[in-house]
Order: sequence, then structure tokens, then C-alpha cells
Amino acid sequence: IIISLMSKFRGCMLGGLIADCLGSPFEGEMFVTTDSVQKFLHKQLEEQSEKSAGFQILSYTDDTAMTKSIAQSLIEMRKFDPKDIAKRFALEYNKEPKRGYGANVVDVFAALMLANYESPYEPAKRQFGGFGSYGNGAAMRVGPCAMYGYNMELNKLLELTRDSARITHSNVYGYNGAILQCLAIHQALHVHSIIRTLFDINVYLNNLIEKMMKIELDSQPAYSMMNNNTTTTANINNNNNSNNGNSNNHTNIIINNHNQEKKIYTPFSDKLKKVKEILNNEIKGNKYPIDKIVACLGNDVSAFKSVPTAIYAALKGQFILFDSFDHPSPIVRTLYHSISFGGDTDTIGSMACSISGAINGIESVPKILLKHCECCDVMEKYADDLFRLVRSN
Ligand code: 8NA
Ligand code: MG
Ligand code: MG
Ligand code: MG
Repeated sequence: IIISLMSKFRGCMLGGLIADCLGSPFEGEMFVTTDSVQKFLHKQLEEQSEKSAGFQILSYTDDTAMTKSIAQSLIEMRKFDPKDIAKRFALEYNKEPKRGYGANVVDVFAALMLANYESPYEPAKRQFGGFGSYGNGAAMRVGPCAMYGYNMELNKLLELTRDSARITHSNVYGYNGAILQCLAIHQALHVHSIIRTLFDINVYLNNLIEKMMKIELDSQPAYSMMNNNTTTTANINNNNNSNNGNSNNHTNIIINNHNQEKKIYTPFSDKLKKVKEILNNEIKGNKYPIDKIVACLGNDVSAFKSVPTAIYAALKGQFILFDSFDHPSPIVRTLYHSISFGGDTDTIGSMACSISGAINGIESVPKILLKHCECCDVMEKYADDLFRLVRSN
């Protein structure tokens, strides 16, 4: 099966939307039972008329609100314009503040507005005592950058993505998380057929690990500054679950030729290697309980503990495994896995399903799920506009 690029753009955009809308009723719940997720999804998948009593239309949240702003800006400006994006973020927030934004990012919007969007990277740098936010708020909105950058040279795409992130997230964990999510979507858009074997998974992940390693090696000064600060490091490293073995240790120590110890930080690449190890074991039939996966990969609002989790959910959803939701569509299985982790369900789901949608195209998104979501026509239009923009360049 060959999936058209337009279908992949739509799948990416609408995959992100459905998981934001359907994931948000579970957002913030630490323990979600698979029973409750199954029941909820079965109800949403039931064929029923939109006019029937009790038909639920679910609202989108900040994930989609910010994705819309980036898409609109790229489409209207026909280039990446950080001031224009900053302005759209702030105006969108002022228009509809109750979309579930992160607790601290809203201060950035106020400061951007106050400075009339001059120096759009400055307010974000002042967050968290100058360390900047490492939340997943830049990663969750990166889909339009991956689509817009479909034909871009890799370095240009990385720069654009980093800058799109830095408007609100100046911490290296925040913007590198956004870069990883962008690369995951970008690769998914470039995959020519569906992912269905362990071999496909390993090719995809090896590619991602190779790119991420190079990026992280270039991020050493920023990583070591973060990791030498005890208070911020404690937040990044501590997992809520204590039985996570050595997953806190994401430093590799090397000895240089002067016999000095030098720490090399490759946190996201290391997490991707874990994702690969778990998936390889699972596809071969070994079982991992959900709490163990959560302890290892994370499920919270930080980019470090949600972007690799989303990539894992997206790839796992390509298979029907013993613990899969019994549904023929990979995007529905991806959504099921994402919500089952609990925590930041809408954002992990939104990131995971935009990857899955970019692999499998819009045909993999059940129409009935779209009907349950606010704003799906607009999102489809943005996908088409971005597609035309990429084709015309
Ligand atoms: P953000 O920049 O406010 O970051 C989110 C949170 O992460 C902050 O409020 C802090 O608690 C923490 N944080 C980030 N950086 C640091 C740091 N350097 N030091 C200490 N703590 C830090 O907002 P964002 O845009 O990154 O947030 C995105 C998430 O918030 C999304 O998941 C979105 O859906 C939303 N949200 C999540 C929840 C949830 O449970 N799970 C609830 C409401 C809203
Ligand atoms: Mg959301
Ligand atoms: Mg949200
Ligand atoms: Mg969220």
C-alpha cells in the first residue's frame, strides 16, 4: 500500500487533534485502568448519528490551540516568522485562556504581549530562574514544522524547530524534546509504506537515534549547565516511580587522554535505545506491565518524560500485540496505548497519533472519531494548505 503525501499530512494533523480531544478527559489521572480506556474508546467508536441524544463533541486543548497558531503563521506568512508566531500564541491564549495551558507558559504570553513581540525569545529565557521551561509544550505543537519542512535540508529543519520551541521553551530538554518529536513525524512522513515488521521498527529507530545523537553531542554545554544545577536536575531525573532501575542515569562518563573524566549527556538518545529494547522484546513475545513502561519512559508534562513515550506508543500501535486494543486501525491502538499510561494523556496521545497518522495517512483515522472532535474541518484545511505550500516551493 502506498499512501499519498496529502493523506499523510491530513493523518498527522487530524491524528494529533483526535488524541488531544479524546485524551483530555483522562489528563492528569495517575492510574488509568485499561478497562476504563477500552470502555471509553468503544463508546466513541460506536456508529451513531451526531444528532442522537448524548453524542459527545469533545473540546481540544492547548496542544491543538498552539498547533493551529503555528500552522496559520506558516501558511499565511509563507515562511517561519517567530514574531508572528509569538503574537498568535498570545492572542489565541487571550481569546480562549481556558484551554488547559501549562501553569507557567502563560507568563511568557503576557511578557511577549507587553514587549509588543519584539525579541520573541527573551521572555521564555526568564522562566524558571533563567533555566527555561522543559515542559512538553513545544513538542506537542511541532507537527506543522515537520510538514512545512518536509523537503528542507536537515540542518534548516532543526534550526526552525529549535526556534519555534524557544519562543516558550528555552531549556535544552524542552527544545530538544521538540526536535525529537519533529524528527519522529518527519521520518514518518517520509516512510513509503506502512511499518509492519520488527525490521521496519529498527530501521526507523536507528535513524532517529543517529540523528538525535549528533544533536545531543552539540548540546553538551547546555546539558551540563542543567545537570550541574542540583535543584533543576532533581526535577528532571526523579521519577515518580521509584522502581525504575537505572533509568535515572542518563550520563555516559568517558575518560579523555588526559585521564580526566568527562560526562557526555545524551538523554533523549538513551531513552530511544530503551524504547527500541522494550519494543524488540515485546514483539518477540515478552510482556511488560504498563507501570514498568511508565517508570522507564515517563508520562508527565516534561518533554523528557513524554516525547520518547509518545514515540513508543506510536510504534507499538503499528502492531497487534497481546495487550492491544482490539481494533484494525493502528492510530486507534496508538491512542489506546497513550491513554493507558495515564498522566499527560492528551499530549502524549496527540504526539503519538500525529506520528501514527503521518505513517498511515488519513484513511487510518475512523471517521466517527473525527465527528467527536471540535474543529476537525479547520485542521484538515491547514493540512491541505501546508501540503500545497510544500508542493509549490
Ligand atoms: P510550562 O512551560 O508551564 O511547563 C509545564 C510544567 O512543567 C510547569 O508548570 C512546571 O511544573 C514544569 N516545569 C517546566 N520547566 C521546569 C523547570 N525548568 N523547572 C521546574 N519545573 C519545570 O507549560 P508547557 O506548555 O510545557 O506545558 C504543556 C503541558 O501542560 C501539556 O501537557 C498541556 O496539556 C498542559 N497541561 C498538562 C496537565 C497535566 O497533567 N498533566 C494539566 C494541565 C495542562
Ligand atoms: Mg491537550
Ligand atoms: Mg493539553
Ligand atoms: Mg497535556
